[in-house]
Amino acid sequence: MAIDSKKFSESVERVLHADFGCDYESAGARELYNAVSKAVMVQAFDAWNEGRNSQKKRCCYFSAEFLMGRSIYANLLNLDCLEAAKKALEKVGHSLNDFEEVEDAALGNGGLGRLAACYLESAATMGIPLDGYGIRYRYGLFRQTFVDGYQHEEGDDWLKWGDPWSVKCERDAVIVEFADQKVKAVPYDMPVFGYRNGVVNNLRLWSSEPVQEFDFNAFNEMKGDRTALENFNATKICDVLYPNDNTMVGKILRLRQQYFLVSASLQDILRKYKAQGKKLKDLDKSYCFQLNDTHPVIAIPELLRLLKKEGMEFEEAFGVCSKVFNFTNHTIMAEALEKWDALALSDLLPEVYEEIVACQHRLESEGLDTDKYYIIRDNVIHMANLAIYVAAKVNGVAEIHTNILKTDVFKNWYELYPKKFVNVTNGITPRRWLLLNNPETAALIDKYIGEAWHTDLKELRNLRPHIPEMLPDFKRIKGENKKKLAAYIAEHEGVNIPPEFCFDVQVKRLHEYKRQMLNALSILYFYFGIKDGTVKDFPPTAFIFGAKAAPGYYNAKAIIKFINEIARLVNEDGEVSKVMRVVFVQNYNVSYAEKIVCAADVSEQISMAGMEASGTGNMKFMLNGTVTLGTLDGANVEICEEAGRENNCIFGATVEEVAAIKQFYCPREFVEQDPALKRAVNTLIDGTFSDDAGMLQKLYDSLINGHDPDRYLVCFDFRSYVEAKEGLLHSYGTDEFYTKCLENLCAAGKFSADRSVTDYARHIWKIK
Ligand code: 26Q
Repeated sequence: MAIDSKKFSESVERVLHADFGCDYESAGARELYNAVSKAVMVQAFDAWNEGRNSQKKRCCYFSAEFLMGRSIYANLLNLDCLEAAKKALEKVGHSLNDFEEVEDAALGNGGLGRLAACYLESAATMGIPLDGYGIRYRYGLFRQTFVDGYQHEEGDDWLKWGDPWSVKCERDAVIVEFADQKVKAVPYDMPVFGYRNGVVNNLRLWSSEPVQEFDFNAFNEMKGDRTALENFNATKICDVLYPNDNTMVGKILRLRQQYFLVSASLQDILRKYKAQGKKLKDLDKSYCFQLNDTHPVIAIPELLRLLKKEGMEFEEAFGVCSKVFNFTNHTIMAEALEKWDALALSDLLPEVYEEIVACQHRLESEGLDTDKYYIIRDNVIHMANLAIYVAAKVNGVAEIHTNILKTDVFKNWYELYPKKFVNVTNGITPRRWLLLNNPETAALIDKYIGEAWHTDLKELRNLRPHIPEMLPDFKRIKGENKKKLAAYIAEHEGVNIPPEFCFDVQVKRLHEYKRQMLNALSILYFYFGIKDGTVKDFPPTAFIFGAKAAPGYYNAKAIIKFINEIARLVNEDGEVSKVMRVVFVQNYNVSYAEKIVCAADVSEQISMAGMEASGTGNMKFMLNGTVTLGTLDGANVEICEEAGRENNCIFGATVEEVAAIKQFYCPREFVEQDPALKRAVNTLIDGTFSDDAGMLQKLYDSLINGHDPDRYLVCFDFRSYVEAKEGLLHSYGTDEFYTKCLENLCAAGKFSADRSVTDYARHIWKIK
């Protein structure tokens, strides 16, 4: 199956000649990157076209985000070209490592966007016809640096090295119309390769262009119509990804992006469908559309509009929509559920607005309680309600999350449509998140149970009897991964962490509900405890953080500053730094995650119970043999079910307890009763840390003072957290500890995205 390295080398050389006018000797890393990629593309072209032209029922995954990361290694792995490429490069004095400079395609914020990327890969691997539809942002998620401990943002020029994995399809361009603007939507297609099975699915990313060539003269003279300005603004739509995660920003440009994505996609799909001579009323026999959260939900009224333009009555069009659309919810947080001002939407998209109103009228005509069931209320459009009303299926992303949707967030809707609500627990692709990022551990597993687990992750259970035998090799490999990470961190962050320390890791977006603050306070607790002798024999530990804060999220940025100050305090302390280091890595992204996940000993998953819909980082760590220190939240619950609670470390209030505590909660009481907690919290205001911006004071206030202080129960869970953590860290390094790591790895089968997409295909998309 693997491609012959000589042939591969020759086809790379042909691209070097034709596209770059150079040969192996004169080529630099950039030319080689593009040539290797293009050589792969050429080889895969036929299989790719087969998928694109297929007439079988397909699912279209509509998502504002696809967090693909770097494609080159994953694609070479899946096409079984890694070895061939390695040899070809080494022969000419280069190596695959040269491509470590290639920018990630960070066209997503975090969990939701990365999930979309994992699902594309898994679907291709499972032979499920799933295509992605998204936006080709010119700039992805910002690059993060720290200046004096504060986060700074820079534009993410992800195309710096070129984009050899995309093909521009000019002939599939469509026009998208807004009330004030007409733009051309041009698709760029990216192949999605299944793992060594010859399947190639497609990711279609839309870019906006002026309808006509830009006319500078008209622009300068501001001639009659508004064409010139329209053209000028056209490209702006896809300029940049909104850097918010789990909070909604009500910006009209964001709505433009969403409509641009779905209108272009639906026009494209309907055109192709009609060209096959099929009837619009049978659309569901050929297509279904998965709406990745509310961001693409405006696809519903847009499809209604398009079907009516084709002559269909509203009721029939509604019937089609109720068969083709499905909706995934990823968050219960009120501030993340999308709502749009009715006036603003009707100004921008009058015809689409009419269809939303028609849905509202249809809902009213069903004689339901209008206090409980509405799409538009008080001139606000509730996108989630629209999705639930119309979609065939609505799903949450972990058992506990789906239950909260049913009993709380969407309780009324669940009572009306109990059969609509289903759970599909999230998953991750084991190709990127074990085979690729941790090849030595993968090879060790192969040695014991063969390779079937590559595409059937439940097979990992067969490793269990071998755990005792595997311990020494597993430890050695983990140790090597830690050395590599330590070297990388030393180079990029200027912080030295001894590889023999326990690596305790919290990497994810920065959000108060995820409680990086709880972790930070525990570090201060240990720090002061070591200093005054109340914490004895502290097990040497490196606390590693990685997270981006949304640029407008004040408290999140303050938490970054706080942790960076803690890092300085600890690392500069001659005594404490013998047993403790703290580092907040800059610009945490998919590629950084690949390096961190394989080197972690402890995985921090410490959100307030009920808040983290699922989490997927937790799964990545588990698969790489890491113990979870976490609350009973999101997929942590299922991780414990699969791996055994005794193999992880669970603490803190449960969802039920959270609800009860919130009734009478007063964080100040917890702080007053617990001197060690008080000392840690007071560092925010007692001058321990420098902070000219006054951010830490505000952080203190949000914890202790003001309205609804400590919303996420940091102070409440503090004691149970530090006790659990201290116990876990003390067991680090023992055989018992590494056995737990391996028990987790063996139990990770459920969390394969292969299982998730198969669940979707069976129960939601009805594709076999
Ligand atoms: C909405 C409107 C305007 C601007 C931005 C947004 C926006 C963007 C991104 C709202 C939310 C998001 C991202 C949400 C997200 O990533 N949720 C995570 O989804 C994961 C995959 O299901 C889960 O594992 C996480 O628990 C959940 O937090």
